[in-house]
Amino acid sequence: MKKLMIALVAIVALTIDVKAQQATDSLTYTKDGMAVAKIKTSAVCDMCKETLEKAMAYEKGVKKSDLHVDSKILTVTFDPKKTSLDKIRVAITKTGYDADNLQADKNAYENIDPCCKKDAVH
Ligand SMILES: [Cu+2]
Repeated sequence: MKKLMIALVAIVALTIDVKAQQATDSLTYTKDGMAVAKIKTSAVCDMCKETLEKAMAYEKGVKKSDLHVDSKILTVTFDPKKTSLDKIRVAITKTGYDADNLQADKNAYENIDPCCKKDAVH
């Protein structure tokens, strides 16, 4: 009986560990195996929303994306067999925006609309 308890505790501990890892990667999975990532960006307005969502539409493996302007969180649904969270983050930086702890690509940032720059005065 004691052994069984130890085994159960171990299983519960493992499950919690897996959940914690997913939380730090901010990935969840849909029933059909798609990964859903919530990525913090430096977007500031509806134009940024359009720019980012359009860029994501052309990104390989991405099924859909939705930017919540107020929270700057871009929710991306993607096929984990075709792309990865890291690749998507890089694609966002190449659009001119920060993605989680990655800084926006300098050249891309120069080219976005002045009102869309993170240090612009609104
Ligand atoms: Cu903007």
